[in-house]
Amino acid sequence: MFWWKVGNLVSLTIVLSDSLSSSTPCSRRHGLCTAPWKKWGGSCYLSTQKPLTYDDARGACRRLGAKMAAPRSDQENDFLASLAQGSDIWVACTDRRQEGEWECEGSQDGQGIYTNWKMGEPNNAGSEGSEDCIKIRRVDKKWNDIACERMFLAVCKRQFVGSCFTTNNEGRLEVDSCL
Ligand code: MAN
Ligand code: CA
Repeated sequence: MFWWKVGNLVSLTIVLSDSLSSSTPCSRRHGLCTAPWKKWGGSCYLSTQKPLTYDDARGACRRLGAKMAAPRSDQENDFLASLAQGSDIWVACTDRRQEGEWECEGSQDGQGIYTNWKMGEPNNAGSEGSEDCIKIRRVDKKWNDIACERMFLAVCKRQFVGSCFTTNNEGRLEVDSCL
């Protein structure tokens, strides 16, 4: 479930069907990514070319049939950082709806939300008044809450191209699709 506040009065709930968070471990999902998308785990990843605001980055990813990535592990966090070398990167989580309540794209699967806060963060500080979005800090890959109007690169995450399949513990075909 992902809440999206529209204007000041209307509140709209969008339920994102989130096949990226299927219960199948990524290592057992097999499929293809087309260049320049990079395959990692069970998905395809691509960094935006230029820094964008949080909303613009989210929109850019959605126009590509992807979602802005919100890492679920230290390994995925490191991978995102490696794609956007030398830059800070958005994490697709916001507490705009309720201060202190972070809601992340693709974390509606009840498995809890991975976080990697820098010590002292999130502090909702900064000169902009409120910090309702999150970036991965280039220097140490730790997270800092930051104003959503700032501009950073984002990494988009999408499903494999075309058909894909999953294998079981024994490496045998489990189902004929992971969509
Ligand atoms: C700045 C901003 C904040 C951050 C502090 C940490 O004010 O980047 O988001 O929390 O520095 O000192
Ligand atoms: Ca902060």
